[in-house]
Amino acid sequence: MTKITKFRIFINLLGIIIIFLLISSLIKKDLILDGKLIIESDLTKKLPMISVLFPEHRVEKENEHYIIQDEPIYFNVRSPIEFTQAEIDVEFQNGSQKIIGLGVATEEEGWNFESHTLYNETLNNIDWYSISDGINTLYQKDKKFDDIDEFIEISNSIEGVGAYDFDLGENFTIPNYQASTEKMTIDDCLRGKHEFYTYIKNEALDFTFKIQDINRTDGEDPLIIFVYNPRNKKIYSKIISDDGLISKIDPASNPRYVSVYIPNLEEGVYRVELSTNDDIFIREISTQQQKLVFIDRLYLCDSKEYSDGFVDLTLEPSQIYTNGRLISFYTAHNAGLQTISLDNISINIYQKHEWIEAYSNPKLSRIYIPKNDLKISSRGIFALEKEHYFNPEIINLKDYSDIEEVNYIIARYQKPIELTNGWLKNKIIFNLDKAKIENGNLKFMISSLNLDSEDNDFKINSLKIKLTGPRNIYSSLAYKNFWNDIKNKINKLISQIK
Ligand SMILES: [Ca+2]
Ligand SMILES: [Ca+2]
Repeated sequence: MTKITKFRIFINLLGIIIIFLLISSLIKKDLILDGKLIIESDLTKKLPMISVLFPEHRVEKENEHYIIQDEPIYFNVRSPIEFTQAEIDVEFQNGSQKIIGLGVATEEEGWNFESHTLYNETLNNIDWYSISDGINTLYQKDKKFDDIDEFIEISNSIEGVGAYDFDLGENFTIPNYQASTEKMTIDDCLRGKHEFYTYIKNEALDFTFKIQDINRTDGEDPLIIFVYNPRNKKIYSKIISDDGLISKIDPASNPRYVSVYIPNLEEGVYRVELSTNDDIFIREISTQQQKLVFIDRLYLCDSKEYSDGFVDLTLEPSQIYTNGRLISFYTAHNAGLQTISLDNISINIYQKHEWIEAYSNPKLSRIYIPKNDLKISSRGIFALEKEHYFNPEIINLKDYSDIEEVNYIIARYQKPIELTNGWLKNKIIFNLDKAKIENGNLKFMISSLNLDSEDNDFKINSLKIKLTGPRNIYSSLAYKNFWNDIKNKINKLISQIK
């Protein structure tokens, strides 16, 4: 072997070793030999494993942190292999945001994130007794449980159980409910589309609607009735055609009676949708059911505004109950201008064609409406009689308007830890089974629906991500993959050198 050949081999080997070291250091960065990967960023400089907060125009960098000016914002985290769990620690500051969420992009179609709560003002301020298991918190109006599991086991047999971002794995039930043999009649006049919940146990769903068509707008006025079961599956639909009068100068029609009778139903909450336009007036609801609450919207019409069409309106004031917090009122006619009262606070409906807003207390509110002809809208439910009231939505709490009727709240939430200088820290643990890995990245989203660009009081200081539980890969396999990978790369290099 000549000196030159020896030298060439030496140089080649040296090259291989350098490349080997280079590659292995690169690979090591991506390789999780002990089954976990921890990525920390104080967001002051770019790091290979985590992106900055984006899009750039929604954030502003100030000193060592970011001010969030618009939402949602995102960050990407490198996930070189698939993990089963991500723990995300966020250090943030919040002035006026009520709810801040953190989500991870999932494999589901479209723009889809599994989101949990980083900050919730109402939950932070509940002064109930609370216990936490590190992920979930149980709030109790009266302390009864020391253990969350113990509570979950019997949660379906106790009254007033509310859930927030927590699947109790069951449908809403009213403990001790018994069917009645008596019919009840609602004779409030309701205009247009309405939707309501009712409760069924050992009884048929049995409704008769008295409807009338005022024929004030051109075109047909059909009514379609849908019924959904406790699992939100449509189990019934019925189309009631227009009265045959389709011109806006046609007179109002005579009453028609429409019946819906569905026997042999499982126990639970049923949702009934009356889909129609404002020419259709529901003059009366007669039912075997005892519980009936309208969802999000009521349009009351016992008003002289409609006396030209219907001579038998009672024209009596209405009294309704709602758990909605932000309630909006609207009238389209002079007859609807009036002063109503919400829990004894007067609200002047002083203008037509304008939504007038009011806030109620976090309890069941009573609204007194002297003249009707009013659209009432809120995220919540409305009862026309107190006895009709029940709230099946407590198993999916959103805004706690109903804390009064809730005795327990089980929430996938923990109160943030207070650090110095107003900084807060909270942790969210995600199960990554459905998380999407795109180009080797997990994508996270931070959202705060009521963020106003003027606020400037929502700031993020740092992020810490801990990915654990490598999926389908054990550490021995990881090592094997690691060495195989290097071996292949070296062989490739050697063949190139040759
Ligand atoms: Ca019409
Ligand atoms: Ca008609």
